[in-house]
Amino acid sequence: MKTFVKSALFVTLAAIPAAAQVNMGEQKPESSLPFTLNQVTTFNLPWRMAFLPDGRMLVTEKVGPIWLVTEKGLKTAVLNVPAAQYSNQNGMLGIYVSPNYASDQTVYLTYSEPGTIGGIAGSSLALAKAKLAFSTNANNQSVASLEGLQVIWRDGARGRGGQFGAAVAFSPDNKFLFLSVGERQRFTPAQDPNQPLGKILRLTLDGKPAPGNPNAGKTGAASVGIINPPADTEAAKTAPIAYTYNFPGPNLTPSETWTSGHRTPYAMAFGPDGRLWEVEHGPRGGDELNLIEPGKNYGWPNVAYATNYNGKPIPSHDTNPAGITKPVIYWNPVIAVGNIAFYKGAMFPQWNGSALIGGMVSRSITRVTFDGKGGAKAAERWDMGKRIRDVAVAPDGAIWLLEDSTTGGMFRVTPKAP
Ligand SMILES: [Ca+2]
Repeated sequence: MKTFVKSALFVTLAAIPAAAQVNMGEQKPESSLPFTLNQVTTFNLPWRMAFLPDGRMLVTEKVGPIWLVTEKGLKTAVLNVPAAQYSNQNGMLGIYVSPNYASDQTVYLTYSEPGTIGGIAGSSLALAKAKLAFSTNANNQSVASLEGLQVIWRDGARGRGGQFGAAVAFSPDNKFLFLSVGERQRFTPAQDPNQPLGKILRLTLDGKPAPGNPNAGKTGAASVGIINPPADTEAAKTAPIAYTYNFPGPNLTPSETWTSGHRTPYAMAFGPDGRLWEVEHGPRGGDELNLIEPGKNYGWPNVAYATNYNGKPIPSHDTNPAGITKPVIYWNPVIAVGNIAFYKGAMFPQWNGSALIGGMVSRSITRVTFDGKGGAKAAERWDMGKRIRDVAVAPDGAIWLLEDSTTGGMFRVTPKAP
Protein backbone atom coordinates (compact mmCIF):
# COMPACT_ATOMS: atom_id res chain seq x y z
CA MET A 1 0.00 0.00 0.00
CA LYS A 2 2.78 2.35 0.96
CA THR A 3 4.51 1.65 -2.35
CA PHE A 4 1.31 2.29 -4.27
CA VAL A 5 0.83 5.72 -2.66
CA LYS A 6 4.42 6.65 -3.43
CA SER A 7 4.19 5.72 -7.11
CA ALA A 8 0.82 7.46 -7.49
CA LEU A 9 2.39 10.61 -6.07
CA PHE A 10 5.33 10.26 -8.44
CA VAL A 11 3.02 10.00 -11.45
CA THR A 12 1.12 13.11 -10.35
CA LEU A 13 4.31 15.15 -9.92
CA ALA A 14 5.81 13.92 -13.17
CA ALA A 15 2.73 15.09 -15.05
CA ILE A 16 3.35 18.67 -13.92
CA PRO A 17 6.20 20.52 -15.66
CA ALA A 18 9.01 21.44 -13.29
CA ALA A 19 8.33 25.13 -13.93
CA ALA A 20 5.94 26.96 -16.21
CA GLN A 21 8.12 29.06 -18.50
CA VAL A 22 5.79 31.28 -20.46
CA ASN A 23 6.56 32.63 -23.92
CA MET A 24 5.21 36.19 -24.18
CA GLY A 25 6.74 36.86 -27.59
CA GLU A 26 3.40 36.60 -29.38
CA GLN A 27 1.56 38.88 -26.96
CA LYS A 28 -0.84 41.24 -28.76
CA PRO A 29 -0.67 44.92 -27.85
CA GLU A 30 -3.53 46.74 -26.14
CA SER A 31 -5.89 48.58 -28.47
CA SER A 32 -5.24 51.96 -26.84
CA LEU A 33 -2.75 53.64 -24.52
CA PRO A 34 -3.90 54.57 -20.99
CA PHE A 35 -1.37 57.43 -20.87
CA THR A 36 -0.24 60.53 -22.72
CA LEU A 37 3.30 61.10 -24.03
CA ASN A 38 4.83 64.56 -24.04
CA GLN A 39 8.16 64.93 -25.83
CA VAL A 40 10.45 67.03 -23.63
CA THR A 41 13.60 67.09 -25.77
CA THR A 42 15.72 64.84 -27.99
CA PHE A 43 19.14 63.21 -27.76
CA ASN A 44 21.61 61.46 -30.07
CA LEU A 45 21.36 57.76 -29.17
CA PRO A 46 20.42 58.22 -25.51
CA TRP A 47 21.08 55.18 -23.31
CA ARG A 48 20.18 55.85 -19.66
CA MET A 49 18.69 58.54 -17.44
CA ALA A 50 19.01 58.91 -13.69
CA PHE A 51 16.94 61.20 -11.48
CA LEU A 52 18.59 63.48 -8.97
CA PRO A 53 16.61 64.12 -5.76
CA ASP A 54 15.48 67.54 -7.06
CA GLY A 55 13.85 66.01 -10.18
CA ARG A 56 16.59 66.97 -12.64
CA MET A 57 18.14 64.15 -14.63
CA LEU A 58 21.48 62.95 -15.89
CA VAL A 59 21.23 61.42 -19.36
CA THR A 60 23.94 59.48 -21.21
CA GLU A 61 24.30 59.44 -24.97
CA LYS A 62 26.01 56.34 -26.35
CA VAL A 63 28.14 58.60 -28.56
CA GLY A 64 29.82 60.12 -25.49
CA PRO A 65 28.32 63.11 -23.74
CA ILE A 66 26.38 63.15 -20.48
CA TRP A 67 23.74 65.84 -19.98
CA LEU A 68 22.20 67.53 -16.99
CA VAL A 69 18.55 67.97 -17.95
CA THR A 70 15.73 69.85 -16.27
CA GLU A 71 12.15 68.54 -16.29
CA LYS A 72 11.42 71.18 -18.95
CA GLY A 73 14.16 69.74 -21.18
CA LEU A 74 16.88 72.39 -20.76
CA LYS A 75 20.24 70.63 -21.14
CA THR A 76 23.79 71.48 -20.22
CA ALA A 77 26.75 69.21 -20.93
CA VAL A 78 28.28 67.57 -17.86
CA LEU A 79 32.00 68.43 -17.58
CA ASN A 80 34.97 66.05 -17.10
CA VAL A 81 33.26 63.06 -18.73
CA PRO A 82 35.71 60.19 -19.37
CA ALA A 83 36.47 59.00 -22.90
CA ALA A 84 34.28 56.16 -24.12
CA GLN A 85 34.78 54.21 -27.33
CA TYR A 86 31.57 54.54 -29.34
CA SER A 87 30.79 51.91 -31.97
CA ASN A 88 27.54 50.05 -32.58
CA GLN A 89 26.32 48.95 -29.13
CA ASN A 90 29.33 50.28 -27.25
CA GLY A 91 29.96 53.73 -25.86
CA MET A 92 28.86 55.82 -22.89
CA LEU A 93 26.27 53.53 -21.28
CA GLY A 94 24.88 53.62 -17.77
CA ILE A 95 24.53 56.37 -15.19
CA TYR A 96 23.30 55.75 -11.66
CA VAL A 97 22.87 57.96 -8.62
CA SER A 98 24.46 56.59 -5.45
CA PRO A 99 21.96 55.19 -2.94
CA ASN A 100 23.73 57.47 -0.42
CA TYR A 101 23.67 60.53 -2.70
CA ALA A 102 22.44 62.88 0.02
CA SER A 103 25.68 62.29 1.94
CA ASP A 104 28.18 61.32 -0.81
CA GLN A 105 26.94 63.28 -3.92
CA THR A 106 28.29 60.35 -5.94
CA VAL A 107 27.25 59.01 -9.32
CA TYR A 108 28.31 55.78 -11.02
CA LEU A 109 29.04 55.40 -14.74
CA THR A 110 29.48 52.39 -17.01
CA TYR A 111 31.11 52.70 -20.42
CA SER A 112 33.35 51.13 -23.06
CA GLU A 113 36.85 52.01 -21.95
CA PRO A 114 39.25 52.09 -24.91
CA GLY A 115 42.59 50.32 -24.76
CA THR A 116 45.17 48.42 -26.80
CA ILE A 117 46.69 45.06 -25.91
CA GLY A 118 49.44 43.47 -28.01
CA GLY A 119 48.85 46.02 -30.75
CA ILE A 120 45.13 45.15 -30.97
CA ALA A 121 42.85 48.10 -30.26
CA GLY A 122 39.63 47.36 -28.46
CA SER A 123 37.58 48.31 -25.45
CA SER A 124 36.05 46.76 -22.38
CA LEU A 125 33.59 47.57 -19.65
CA ALA A 126 34.56 50.07 -16.96
CA LEU A 127 32.63 51.06 -13.84
CA ALA A 128 33.58 54.46 -12.46
CA LYS A 129 32.38 56.70 -9.69
CA ALA A 130 32.70 60.45 -9.29
CA LYS A 131 31.33 63.28 -7.19
CA LEU A 132 28.82 65.50 -8.89
CA ALA A 133 29.65 69.18 -8.34
CA PHE A 134 27.52 72.13 -9.51
CA SER A 135 28.45 75.59 -10.70
CA THR A 136 26.85 78.33 -12.81
CA ASN A 137 27.96 79.12 -16.38
CA ALA A 138 28.13 82.48 -18.21
CA ASN A 139 24.47 82.10 -19.26
CA ASN A 140 23.50 81.65 -15.62
CA GLN A 141 22.69 78.01 -16.20
CA SER A 142 23.48 75.30 -13.66
CA VAL A 143 26.36 73.11 -14.84
CA ALA A 144 27.39 69.77 -13.37
CA SER A 145 30.91 68.38 -13.32
CA LEU A 146 32.34 64.94 -12.49
CA GLU A 147 34.99 65.45 -9.82
CA GLY A 148 37.63 62.92 -8.71
CA LEU A 149 36.49 60.25 -11.16
CA GLN A 150 37.86 56.81 -10.29
CA VAL A 151 37.48 53.60 -12.27
CA ILE A 152 36.55 51.21 -9.45
CA TRP A 153 36.17 48.08 -11.59
CA ARG A 154 37.25 47.23 -15.11
CA ASP A 155 37.57 44.31 -17.44
CA GLY A 156 41.13 44.93 -18.55
CA ALA A 157 41.01 42.37 -21.36
CA ARG A 158 39.70 44.81 -24.02
CA GLY A 159 39.03 43.08 -27.32
CA ARG A 160 36.17 43.13 -29.80
CA GLY A 161 32.43 42.68 -29.68
CA GLY A 162 29.35 44.57 -28.51
CA GLN A 163 26.82 43.87 -25.80
CA PHE A 164 28.48 45.16 -22.64
CA GLY A 165 25.47 44.70 -20.38
CA ALA A 166 26.65 47.56 -18.13
CA ALA A 167 23.56 47.71 -15.92
CA VAL A 168 23.90 48.58 -12.22
CA ALA A 169 21.50 47.86 -9.37
CA PHE A 170 22.04 48.69 -5.70
CA SER A 171 21.03 46.25 -2.98
CA PRO A 172 17.97 47.33 -0.97
CA ASP A 173 20.20 47.87 2.10
CA ASN A 174 22.32 50.32 0.00
CA LYS A 175 25.52 48.44 0.81
CA PHE A 176 26.27 46.56 -2.42
CA LEU A 177 26.36 47.15 -6.14
CA PHE A 178 25.38 44.59 -8.76
CA LEU A 179 27.03 45.02 -12.16
CA SER A 180 25.91 43.10 -15.25
CA VAL A 181 28.69 42.23 -17.68
CA GLY A 182 27.65 41.17 -21.18
CA GLU A 183 29.43 38.38 -23.06
CA ARG A 184 30.63 40.69 -25.86
CA GLN A 185 29.22 38.37 -28.59
CA ARG A 186 31.96 35.85 -27.68
CA PHE A 187 29.57 33.19 -26.22
CA THR A 188 31.85 30.83 -24.26
CA PRO A 189 33.21 33.32 -21.67
CA ALA A 190 29.72 33.31 -20.08
CA GLN A 191 30.55 29.81 -18.75
CA ASP A 192 34.23 30.52 -17.94
CA PRO A 193 34.66 31.26 -14.20
CA ASN A 194 37.94 33.06 -14.98
CA GLN A 195 36.31 35.79 -17.11
CA PRO A 196 33.80 38.40 -15.96
CA LEU A 197 31.96 38.35 -19.32
CA GLY A 198 28.45 36.90 -19.15
CA LYS A 199 28.25 37.35 -15.37
CA ILE A 200 26.45 39.44 -12.81
CA LEU A 201 28.96 40.67 -10.24
CA ARG A 202 28.23 41.70 -6.67
CA LEU A 203 30.64 44.38 -5.47
CA THR A 204 31.03 46.82 -2.62
CA LEU A 205 30.21 50.46 -3.41
CA ASP A 206 33.97 50.89 -3.96
CA GLY A 207 34.11 48.13 -6.58
CA LYS A 208 35.69 45.39 -4.44
CA PRO A 209 34.43 41.79 -4.30
CA ALA A 210 31.49 41.81 -1.87
CA PRO A 211 31.68 39.69 1.27
CA GLY A 212 29.26 36.78 1.22
CA ASN A 213 29.55 36.07 -2.51
CA PRO A 214 29.27 32.37 -3.49
CA ASN A 215 33.04 32.08 -4.13
CA ALA A 216 34.26 34.81 -1.80
CA GLY A 217 38.03 34.78 -1.38
CA LYS A 218 38.73 32.62 -4.45
CA THR A 219 40.95 33.84 -7.26
CA GLY A 220 41.05 32.62 -10.85
CA ALA A 221 43.62 31.89 -13.55
CA ALA A 222 46.37 34.50 -13.90
CA SER A 223 45.79 34.73 -17.67
CA VAL A 224 42.94 34.00 -20.08
CA GLY A 225 42.73 33.55 -23.85
CA ILE A 226 40.62 36.21 -25.54
CA ILE A 227 38.67 35.32 -28.70
CA ASN A 228 37.07 37.50 -31.34
CA PRO A 229 33.27 37.23 -31.70
CA PRO A 230 32.59 33.90 -33.51
CA ALA A 231 29.71 33.37 -35.95
CA ASP A 232 27.50 31.26 -33.68
CA THR A 233 27.37 28.98 -30.61
CA GLU A 234 28.92 26.09 -32.55
CA ALA A 235 31.82 28.11 -34.01
CA ALA A 236 32.46 29.50 -30.52
CA LYS A 237 33.44 26.03 -29.27
CA THR A 238 36.59 26.02 -31.42
CA ALA A 239 37.23 29.77 -31.77
CA PRO A 240 40.98 30.48 -31.94
CA ILE A 241 42.56 32.61 -29.23
CA ALA A 242 43.36 36.08 -30.60
CA TYR A 243 45.65 37.01 -27.70
CA THR A 244 46.30 36.24 -24.07
CA TYR A 245 45.29 38.68 -21.36
CA ASN A 246 47.40 38.64 -18.20
CA PHE A 247 45.63 40.02 -15.14
CA PRO A 248 47.74 42.82 -13.60
CA GLY A 249 47.06 41.43 -10.10
CA PRO A 250 45.09 38.51 -8.66
CA ASN A 251 42.16 37.50 -10.90
CA LEU A 252 39.28 38.40 -8.59
CA THR A 253 36.55 37.25 -11.01
CA PRO A 254 35.47 34.19 -8.98
CA SER A 255 35.12 36.19 -5.78
CA GLU A 256 33.16 38.94 -7.61
CA THR A 257 30.74 36.60 -9.39
CA TRP A 258 27.14 36.35 -8.21
CA THR A 259 25.62 34.55 -11.23
CA SER A 260 26.82 33.25 -14.61
CA GLY A 261 25.53 32.17 -18.02
CA HIS A 262 24.15 35.54 -19.19
CA ARG A 263 24.21 36.88 -22.74
CA THR A 264 23.26 40.56 -22.95
CA PRO A 265 22.03 41.62 -19.52
CA TYR A 266 20.89 45.16 -20.31
CA ALA A 267 18.21 45.46 -17.63
CA MET A 268 18.44 44.80 -13.90
CA ALA A 269 16.48 46.08 -10.90
CA PHE A 270 15.38 45.10 -7.42
CA GLY A 271 11.65 44.67 -6.98
CA PRO A 272 9.67 45.74 -3.92
CA ASP A 273 9.82 42.06 -2.89
CA GLY A 274 13.59 42.51 -2.36
CA ARG A 275 14.38 40.18 -5.27
CA LEU A 276 16.77 41.03 -8.11
CA TRP A 277 15.28 40.75 -11.61
CA GLU A 278 17.23 40.82 -14.84
CA VAL A 279 16.19 40.94 -18.49
CA GLU A 280 18.60 39.91 -21.24
CA HIS A 281 18.61 39.64 -25.00
CA GLY A 282 18.63 36.29 -26.72
CA PRO A 283 19.87 36.12 -30.33
CA ARG A 284 17.03 35.09 -32.68
CA GLY A 285 14.42 34.53 -30.00
CA GLY A 286 14.95 33.92 -26.33
CA ASP A 287 14.86 37.26 -24.53
CA GLU A 288 14.60 36.32 -20.86
CA LEU A 289 13.29 37.66 -17.56
CA ASN A 290 15.40 35.96 -14.91
CA LEU A 291 15.06 35.86 -11.13
CA ILE A 292 18.66 36.38 -10.02
CA GLU A 293 19.78 34.22 -7.10
CA PRO A 294 23.35 33.72 -5.87
CA GLY A 295 25.52 31.09 -7.50
CA LYS A 296 23.02 30.21 -10.21
CA ASN A 297 23.88 29.57 -13.85
CA TYR A 298 21.38 30.90 -16.41
CA GLY A 299 22.60 28.71 -19.23
CA TRP A 300 24.01 30.87 -22.04
CA PRO A 301 25.44 29.79 -24.50
CA ASN A 302 24.76 26.11 -23.74
CA VAL A 303 20.97 26.50 -23.77
CA ALA A 304 18.45 29.16 -24.81
CA TYR A 305 14.88 29.52 -26.07
CA ALA A 306 16.42 30.71 -29.32
CA THR A 307 18.40 29.92 -32.44
CA ASN A 308 21.57 31.65 -33.64
CA TYR A 309 21.11 34.64 -35.95
CA ASN A 310 22.25 32.41 -38.86
CA GLY A 311 19.61 29.81 -37.99
CA LYS A 312 21.94 27.26 -36.37
CA PRO A 313 20.01 25.62 -33.54
CA ILE A 314 20.85 26.03 -29.85
CA PRO A 315 19.71 23.36 -27.35
CA SER A 316 16.54 24.44 -25.55
CA HIS A 317 16.37 25.33 -21.87
CA ASP A 318 13.76 22.53 -21.79
CA THR A 319 16.52 19.92 -22.25
CA ASN A 320 16.97 20.66 -18.52
CA PRO A 321 20.75 20.33 -18.20
CA ALA A 322 21.89 19.90 -14.62
CA GLY A 323 22.58 23.09 -12.70
CA ILE A 324 20.93 25.49 -15.16
CA THR A 325 18.17 27.90 -14.12
CA LYS A 326 15.38 28.73 -16.61
CA PRO A 327 13.96 32.18 -17.18
CA VAL A 328 10.65 33.01 -15.51
CA ILE A 329 9.33 34.56 -18.76
CA TYR A 330 10.83 34.47 -22.24
CA TRP A 331 10.04 36.24 -25.50
CA ASN A 332 10.17 34.55 -28.89
CA PRO A 333 10.07 36.56 -31.10
CA VAL A 334 12.17 38.98 -29.06
CA ILE A 335 11.24 42.36 -27.64
CA ALA A 336 14.94 43.41 -27.50
CA VAL A 337 14.75 44.82 -23.99
CA GLY A 338 15.94 48.36 -23.32
CA ASN A 339 15.53 48.49 -19.56
CA ILE A 340 13.31 47.52 -16.64
CA ALA A 341 11.90 49.86 -13.99
CA PHE A 342 9.71 48.98 -11.03
CA TYR A 343 6.83 51.41 -10.69
CA LYS A 344 6.11 53.17 -7.43
CA GLY A 345 4.30 56.47 -7.45
CA ALA A 346 1.15 58.52 -7.23
CA MET A 347 0.25 58.90 -10.92
CA PHE A 348 -0.37 55.23 -11.73
CA PRO A 349 -1.22 53.74 -8.30
CA GLN A 350 -2.78 50.69 -9.99
CA TRP A 351 0.72 49.73 -11.19
CA ASN A 352 2.55 49.99 -7.87
CA GLY A 353 4.87 47.01 -7.60
CA SER A 354 4.73 46.21 -11.33
CA ALA A 355 7.75 46.36 -13.59
CA LEU A 356 7.73 48.24 -16.89
CA ILE A 357 9.98 46.71 -19.54
CA GLY A 358 10.85 48.73 -22.63
CA GLY A 359 11.38 46.94 -25.93
CA MET A 360 13.29 48.20 -28.94
CA VAL A 361 12.47 45.72 -31.74
CA SER A 362 8.93 45.36 -30.35
CA ARG A 363 8.60 49.16 -29.94
CA SER A 364 6.64 48.43 -26.81
CA ILE A 365 6.34 48.63 -23.07
CA THR A 366 5.30 45.47 -21.24
CA ARG A 367 3.94 45.60 -17.71
CA VAL A 368 4.92 42.61 -15.58
CA THR A 369 3.34 41.69 -12.26
CA PHE A 370 5.00 39.68 -9.48
CA ASP A 371 3.55 37.20 -6.99
CA GLY A 372 6.09 37.92 -4.22
CA LYS A 373 7.25 34.29 -4.35
CA GLY A 374 9.59 34.47 -7.34
CA GLY A 375 6.91 34.23 -10.02
CA ALA A 376 6.05 36.85 -12.64
CA LYS A 377 3.41 37.33 -15.32
CA ALA A 378 3.17 39.69 -18.27
CA ALA A 379 0.11 41.94 -18.02
CA GLU A 380 -0.38 44.51 -20.80
CA ARG A 381 1.85 45.23 -23.78
CA TRP A 382 1.54 48.73 -25.15
CA ASP A 383 2.59 49.59 -28.69
CA MET A 384 4.65 52.78 -28.35
CA GLY A 385 5.68 53.08 -32.01
CA LYS A 386 9.26 53.82 -30.89
CA ARG A 387 12.30 51.83 -29.84
CA ILE A 388 12.18 52.18 -26.03
CA ARG A 389 15.76 52.23 -24.73
CA ASP A 390 15.12 53.41 -21.19
CA VAL A 391 12.20 53.67 -18.81
CA ALA A 392 12.40 55.39 -15.43
CA VAL A 393 10.04 56.66 -12.73
CA ALA A 394 10.31 60.28 -11.59
CA PRO A 395 9.92 61.37 -7.97
CA ASP A 396 6.42 62.69 -8.83
CA GLY A 397 5.33 59.31 -10.25
CA ALA A 398 5.49 60.26 -13.94
CA ILE A 399 7.11 57.69 -16.23
CA TRP A 400 9.98 58.88 -18.42
CA LEU A 401 11.16 57.22 -21.59
CA LEU A 402 14.20 57.49 -23.86
CA GLU A 403 13.88 56.49 -27.49
CA ASP A 404 16.75 54.64 -29.19
CA SER A 405 17.41 56.87 -32.20
CA THR A 406 19.86 59.52 -33.40
CA THR A 407 16.98 61.92 -32.78
CA GLY A 408 15.75 59.96 -29.78
CA GLY A 409 12.91 61.59 -27.91
CA MET A 410 12.75 61.97 -24.17
CA PHE A 411 9.13 61.60 -23.12
CA ARG A 412 7.22 62.33 -19.95
CA VAL A 413 4.31 59.92 -19.58
CA THR A 414 1.28 60.86 -17.48
CA PRO A 415 -2.22 59.38 -17.11
CA LYS A 416 -4.61 60.05 -19.99
CA ALA A 417 -7.20 62.65 -19.02
CA PRO A 418 -10.59 60.95 -18.43
CA1 LIG B 1 19.08 31.58 -20.05
